[in-house]
Amino acid sequence: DRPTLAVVGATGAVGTVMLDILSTREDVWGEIRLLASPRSAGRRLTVRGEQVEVQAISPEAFDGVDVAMFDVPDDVSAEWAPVAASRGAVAVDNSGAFRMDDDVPLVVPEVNAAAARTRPRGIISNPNCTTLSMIVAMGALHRTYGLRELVVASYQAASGAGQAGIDTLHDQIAKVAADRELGTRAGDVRRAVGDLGPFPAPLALNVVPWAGSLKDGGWSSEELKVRNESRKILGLPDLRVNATCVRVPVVTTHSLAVHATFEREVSQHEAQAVLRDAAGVVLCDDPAAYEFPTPADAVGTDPTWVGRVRRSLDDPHSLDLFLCGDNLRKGAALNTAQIAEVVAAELTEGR
Ligand code: 2RA
Repeated sequence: DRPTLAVVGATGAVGTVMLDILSTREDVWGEIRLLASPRSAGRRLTVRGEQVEVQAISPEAFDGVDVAMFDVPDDVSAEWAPVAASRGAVAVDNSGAFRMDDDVPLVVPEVNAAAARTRPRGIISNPNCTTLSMIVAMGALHRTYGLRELVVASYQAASGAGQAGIDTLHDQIAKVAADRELGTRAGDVRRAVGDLGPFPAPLALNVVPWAGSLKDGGWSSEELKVRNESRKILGLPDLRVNATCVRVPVVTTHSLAVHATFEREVSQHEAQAVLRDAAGVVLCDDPAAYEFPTPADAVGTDPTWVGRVRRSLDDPHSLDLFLCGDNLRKGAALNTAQIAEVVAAELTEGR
């Protein structure tokens, strides 16, 4: 008797990738029910090669559901994940609504799978895509060396801002593509692209040092998420973390430049070996052959790709590296699916 899965928010950018992932991973599910706002109800989507009609979300729609995945805005999750849990489902939520709640585990199966078993509210949170893009690799290095501090800069893709982000980037690229004079005078790109979509500045021919909303001290919400979520997942409440989050004109796949400081001294070759052996990580690190990860090469794949691994020239306890992870796959849908599979295995065990 295989568990029943509900996917809430199947029609968004992450939801679309989720249906693809559910169609290609080893299938552990019985029924898969697709739920969305009444506006999307009645649409037919393909999952596991079959057309499934999207149903309007309601309390009754969760009856008989064992695991409910949520890929919806924070306020929708805040309202409906507890409803799913009250109907007996385990809610696996990809929004920011519950991530930092003490009684909600924040899970990355390669790093802290056991945390998924303790879920007093019946809710498990999936981390933010920027944290997820680096945390599998950092978890592996932490197990070997003991992490003390992270200084990171992100290079975040447009799809982190959803379908509107993707559409805006393509529209802007189309507007700037033909004019080879653009990018030579202050403001010319801004005038050429017109609509900024969900971004606070032009993204085509530009980089934008901003993601999320403004918090105290000039930090962005995205930068605080990297800090707070890394601490929670790694179980290091005092980890020192400084992040600068930057949007770049990439469709999908977040990258990060990481400077990490550890309790133990590090060596370049040993760190490379740790990363090569880590589940969910691919080491791609041969600069002599220009082999390093780039978003254009990593997109559509599951692992975190790590390269440019170097020991700091000034501190034998520190490593510098560059990594890429598909923000819609491991950064969102894949990790949610992996958590759901951990729960499914536990439920099947108990039956
Ligand atoms: C972003 N991390 O890339 C966000 C999406 N959750 O904008």
